[in-house]
Amino acid sequence: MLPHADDAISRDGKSLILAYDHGLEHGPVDFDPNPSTADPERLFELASHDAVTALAVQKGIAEAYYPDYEEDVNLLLKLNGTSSLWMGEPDSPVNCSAEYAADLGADAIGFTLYGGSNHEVEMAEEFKAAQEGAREHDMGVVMWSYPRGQGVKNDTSPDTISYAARLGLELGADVVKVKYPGSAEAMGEAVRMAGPTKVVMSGGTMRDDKAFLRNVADAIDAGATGLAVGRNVFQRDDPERILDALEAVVFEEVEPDEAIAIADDD
Ligand code: FBP
Repeated sequence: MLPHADDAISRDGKSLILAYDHGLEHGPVDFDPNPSTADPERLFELASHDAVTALAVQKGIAEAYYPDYEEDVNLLLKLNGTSSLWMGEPDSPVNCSAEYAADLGADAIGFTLYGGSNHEVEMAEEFKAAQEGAREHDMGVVMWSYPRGQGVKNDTSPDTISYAARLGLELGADVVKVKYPGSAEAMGEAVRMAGPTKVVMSGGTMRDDKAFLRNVADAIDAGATGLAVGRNVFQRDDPERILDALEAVVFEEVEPDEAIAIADDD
């Protein structure tokens, strides 16, 4: 990793990345709880919230919508992604180059690595091209480090998440995004293994306000520098309200109950 390479997608060293690649990764079913979020414009508007330091999208969405939002939104362009229609060993085809990401105005690139998959070797080689391309264009590098596949028995165990975080450091990510390993202690160990590479927590499936914000607060206490979140924001009836609360938890390190009170006052 390079010092400050993630500055364009961070505030005071912390990141709140709004992830919106679900239309590819999971399909339209993810928009059912809040149908307005099928419209990418709604997500670009959400990404204009002060709490959000970058919006992660795929190439097609960036091409179609980013020109209207480049003043207000920092772009984190995913360079690979796969649909849930794919039933084989975990893999994620590269659909965009770092050069093209730079042409689209990206501040950083995002790349999924499925360590432990039978496709890990090719994915790591593809990450090399993406990471070095990002360096040439002064873009940050965010790795979605999700061990899964034949070599992985439990993809959220503390050991697996520590290893996932370490892969980010070893392979040159500035920020590594990992699933929450179930406790603050395990998150702290993952952060330790990542060294100077910043660790952000993946949002995961929808949970109630308190449970979700508790996980986020614990991750921050354990040294994580933020989160990359999709469903726990855009599947809510009032996504702005949870962004208000997240802003308090991530950037002000306010406890979840107080953060909810702040959000309800706004
Ligand atoms: P969520 O906060 O909705 O979990 O989004 C984070 C993310 O990494 C997305 O970028 C991606 O689409 C999704 O999770 C992938 O989740 P999974 O691979 O576990 O289905």
